[in-house]
Amino acid sequence: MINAELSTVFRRIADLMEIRGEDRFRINSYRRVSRVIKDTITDIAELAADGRLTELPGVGKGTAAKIEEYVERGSIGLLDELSSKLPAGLPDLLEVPGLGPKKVALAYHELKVGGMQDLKRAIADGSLAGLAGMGEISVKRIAEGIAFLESSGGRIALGQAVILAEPLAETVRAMPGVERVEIAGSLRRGCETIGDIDLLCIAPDGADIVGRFVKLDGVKRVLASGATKGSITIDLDSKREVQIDLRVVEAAAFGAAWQYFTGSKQHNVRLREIAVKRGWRLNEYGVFDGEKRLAGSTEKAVYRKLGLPWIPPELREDRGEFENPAAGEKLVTIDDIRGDLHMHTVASDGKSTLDEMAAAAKALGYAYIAIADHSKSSAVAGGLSIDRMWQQIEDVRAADGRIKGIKILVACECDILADGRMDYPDDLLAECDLVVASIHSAIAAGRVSVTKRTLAAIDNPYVSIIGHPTSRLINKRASSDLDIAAVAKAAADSHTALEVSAAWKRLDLKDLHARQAIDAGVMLCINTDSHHTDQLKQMPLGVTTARRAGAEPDHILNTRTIAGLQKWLGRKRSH
Ligand code: DGT
Ligand code: CA
Ligand code: CA
Ligand code: ZN
Repeated sequence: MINAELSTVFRRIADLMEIRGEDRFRINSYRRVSRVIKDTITDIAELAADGRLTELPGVGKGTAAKIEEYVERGSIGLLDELSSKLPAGLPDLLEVPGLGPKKVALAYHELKVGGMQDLKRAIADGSLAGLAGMGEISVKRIAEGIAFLESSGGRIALGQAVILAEPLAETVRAMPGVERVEIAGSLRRGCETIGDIDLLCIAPDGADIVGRFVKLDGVKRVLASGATKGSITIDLDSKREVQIDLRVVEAAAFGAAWQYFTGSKQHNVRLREIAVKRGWRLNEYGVFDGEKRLAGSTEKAVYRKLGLPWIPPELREDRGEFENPAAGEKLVTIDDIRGDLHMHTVASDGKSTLDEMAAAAKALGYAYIAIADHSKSSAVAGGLSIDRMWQQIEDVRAADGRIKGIKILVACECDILADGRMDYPDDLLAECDLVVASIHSAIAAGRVSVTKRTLAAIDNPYVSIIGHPTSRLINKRASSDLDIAAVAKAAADSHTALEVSAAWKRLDLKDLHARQAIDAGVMLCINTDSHHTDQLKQMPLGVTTARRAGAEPDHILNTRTIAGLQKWLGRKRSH
């Protein structure tokens, strides 16, 4: 699917034209095409192959030709031409949160800022803040944006890595002589971002497998190619490459290698200390007493030899798994999940109908779902007016009567307004089976404000779940300054659940915050916040995040039966 990268290319063209001060009308039309492509569900490459590009809104013959150019060559001449007329470091500045094309243009024309170093200098010497239309607050936000970008530098989101790694592992699995392929590293541990992807395989002829691996379709660069290890990069999008390491090991050492290359480093250090205390050695080949291998073929045997149960990868961070190793046995799994309580439909900004969402949820084996479209103040997300929401309640109830085999609950994702009020009146909220309350505006307003608003929502008797509580977007926006301890306490006291959003861009609450919430006695709820039937499949990312927090089925609302769920929801409302 090339839609996301192509959308970025068109946006980039519009940005560079804006910086060069070109024609407004053309700039807007490229921006519009970028949005249309992003929102198109069908693969644009397919539409191009079928000659149907001009059916897309805003796409004429000229734009269609550019799209075809991209499909064929992986680049668009116009973008190269625009880039060549501007400093090479300039496009990077567009990635800085808080710095749009207008501000980049201003800094470029007024101060000759052409790259990151120039920008930092202009911040440090005060010249940026001195520009008309900039100001101290924008400059502070830009400085924070740079710091954020540098701290997240080069890592990719878990959800993106999973999509790349699984088919790749499958491809290696199909190579001749390969007995087994597994994912290791931070990806197996379910970390929210991934530095590189680590694969491990058992094969009799390592050099042959590595040779095939480095020649796979889509390989951009080969970083290493030997008898037991190959290292490649592939394109993630137009800007970023991802590194993938493949190691070939023998069956007798596979468990030890899988354990070693899963990490984390801190976990491995602790494990090695345990081995050393017993007078043994631990490395990627096994547990050794002198030359004698005591364990190595399975992870379980390695851990058992060291006096431990097998520890799930999500807990291998040296965050208490050695002190309480039994906790790993009870973690929630995807099979415990019985429903999904936050999803959108075409009624607001979803791409699928209620019937399609219900059918897809049924196919996943769910017993229930809740339809939670946006409320009126989320205008850009097609939020429902009060009248339309009353109608929606009737529509969802009717659908629940009509569609068999799954319970469809009436819900809404109600905005928590800037002053802490709910976006819908209580009588409307009371009519819903459950309410997800979320902050979508004034996120950067500071600790007191986001915390106060969230506490006010928790105080509302009809609010069942706080959606994506910290508003973070992985690699794009840091968590809001929410006082998790205060919110967790209020949520636990009032019988309000906190969401662990499984949406790959969010994973919010994140692992450490979810851990904190569980410790405070909070009920969590893992939801996908799907805007399309495909996104319902992101649930495992949320389950992984919850597992990293040590969550057991009892900590998760949507592991309950429908009767259990309704009972739990009823408790807050009856108080
Ligand atoms: P990443 O790729 O930055 O997201 O994180 P990891 O954990 O996947 O790290 P990576 O790819 O550098 O190495 C994979 C695993 O291999 C790591 O989790 C633990 C193991 N490992 C690598 N280098 C060392 C090391 O110097 N000491 C120890 N104890 N383990 C190592
Ligand atoms: Ca890695
Ligand atoms: Ca690696
Ligand atoms: Zn939302």
